[in-house]
Amino acid sequence: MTLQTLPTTPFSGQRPGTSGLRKKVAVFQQAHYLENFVQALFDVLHGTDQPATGLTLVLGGDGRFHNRTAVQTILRMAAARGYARVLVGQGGILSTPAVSAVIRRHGASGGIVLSASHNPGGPEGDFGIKYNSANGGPAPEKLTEAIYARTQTLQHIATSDCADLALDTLGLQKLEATDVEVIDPVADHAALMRELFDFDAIRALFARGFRLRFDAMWAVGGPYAKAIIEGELGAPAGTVVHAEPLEDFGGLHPDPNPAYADDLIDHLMGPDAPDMGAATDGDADRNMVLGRGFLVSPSDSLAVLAANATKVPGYRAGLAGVARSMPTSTAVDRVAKSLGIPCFETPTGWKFFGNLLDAGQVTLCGEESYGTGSSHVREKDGLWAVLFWLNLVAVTGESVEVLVRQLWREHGRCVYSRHDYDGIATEQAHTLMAELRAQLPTLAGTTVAGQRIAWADDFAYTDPVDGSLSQQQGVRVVLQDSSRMVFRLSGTGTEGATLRVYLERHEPDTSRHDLPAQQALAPLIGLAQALARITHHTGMHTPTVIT
Ligand code: VG1
Ligand code: CO
Repeated sequence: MTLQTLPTTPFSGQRPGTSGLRKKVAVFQQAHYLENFVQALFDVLHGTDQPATGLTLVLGGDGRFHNRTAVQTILRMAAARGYARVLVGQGGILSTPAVSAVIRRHGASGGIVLSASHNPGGPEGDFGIKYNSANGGPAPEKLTEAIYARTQTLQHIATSDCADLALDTLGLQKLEATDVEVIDPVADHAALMRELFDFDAIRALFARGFRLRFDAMWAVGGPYAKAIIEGELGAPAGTVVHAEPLEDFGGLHPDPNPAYADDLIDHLMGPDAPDMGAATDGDADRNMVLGRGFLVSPSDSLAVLAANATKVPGYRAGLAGVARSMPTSTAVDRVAKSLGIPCFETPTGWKFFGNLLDAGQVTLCGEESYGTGSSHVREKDGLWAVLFWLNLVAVTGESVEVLVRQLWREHGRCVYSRHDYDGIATEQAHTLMAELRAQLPTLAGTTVAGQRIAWADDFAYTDPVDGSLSQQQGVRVVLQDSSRMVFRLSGTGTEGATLRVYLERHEPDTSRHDLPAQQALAPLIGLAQALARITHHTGMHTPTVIT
């Protein structure tokens, strides 16, 4: 085993997006592509070429194609960097929330998550890398920008020529002077879940014959859900389906939404539907929850959890506050108001919740993109959300549908939908956004298709804790009746650009709560298309994905 310093040249485009650096597998397979990024990361964290003396790093990924190769590469570099200890999930596996839990429980200085989340996997699919800091949360923008800057000037990488580590064997191994410990990927996260939820009540629910279908989408949520839901909570074998993490997710999108979790939806809408359905994404941080014959919108899910939080042991003392990403519906704002707690509106991406959680200003947070979480870790947490719902159903005796309808009755329904236009030529997408932004100063007070625009802006966020400013986080257009349209470009895609259009309208009238969302939102949808001239710019008449 010898340490090596190898010359390298910078790659362009290594700027992390909404959640880490995501590229096609083929891009990551280029010699030194991953190495350069990791070298830049370590240089920024520890100082150029400075050792990570005494520090612990957590490492794991969602098991997609290239995961094992990347884990070995990073282990060698961590050893060359002088980390005292690396905790790596067995088989190179750790879900995103598990990385967060392991960092926090073991006092690590940070962790590396290898995942492109819900993006497809396999040799033709996507790969990704993300750094989480000592609080367990995604690196803030200041850090990701510094890493990007460093990737542009790097000239060498430090590594070791040691052999591959036995990733499947639990326990301690030595790599250069570094202790590498292969850990059970599930144990720490499971321990945390036991502290938060009433496992006895959930066990009793399953014992009474309650039926759940948990679809892990051939992704990393499988081992976690199997261990807890079938193993500890006594749900019958077969409750968790598609539970084995596959390198290509069975050729599917591990994205729990009505478009890609169609198999689960068919089961929940069918004649012999189980009582509840749930799914998690590629790295198990997202969740989708369904009742029998009933879809729960993620924004409503967050609001229901907030409204009922004190029924669950981990949140018995109440919530300090809640936070949602800007495009997420205002359902949780209404709940917060009635609870008398603050509600924060942040830009898209979990990294923006970190400071609020660290400062104890919020307890629950969520995004419209099927992400929900709390102060227990610094990531969204798919299994956590499913257990929260199970706990609520168990102690209230109400169905998933009834819990959502209670929210609607009390606060009105925030009818909500997101329309994605995938694979737009990057330049056209930027022109569309530029044109929208150019309209901003004159939009307020004008009437478009019979609707008066109350105000419009480009969302900017000043972090209330550290004062950092994030601009251009999405164009918001709000009508006189408080209906909203939000336009932004995705920061996680790897092919062309994706335009996301978020639509929300508040409906207080209970007799209209059963209107399908697309129908209830039809005028707003037409307005959004006209305002942004979507067809003109993209040539597309309908969205690629509707959630
Ligand atoms: C999307 C979602 C955002 C989420 C991000 C990462 O980002 O909209 O809410 O935080 O994915 O989630 P964007 O920039 O494509 O809209 V995950 O589960 O992919 O880590
Ligand atoms: Co994810």
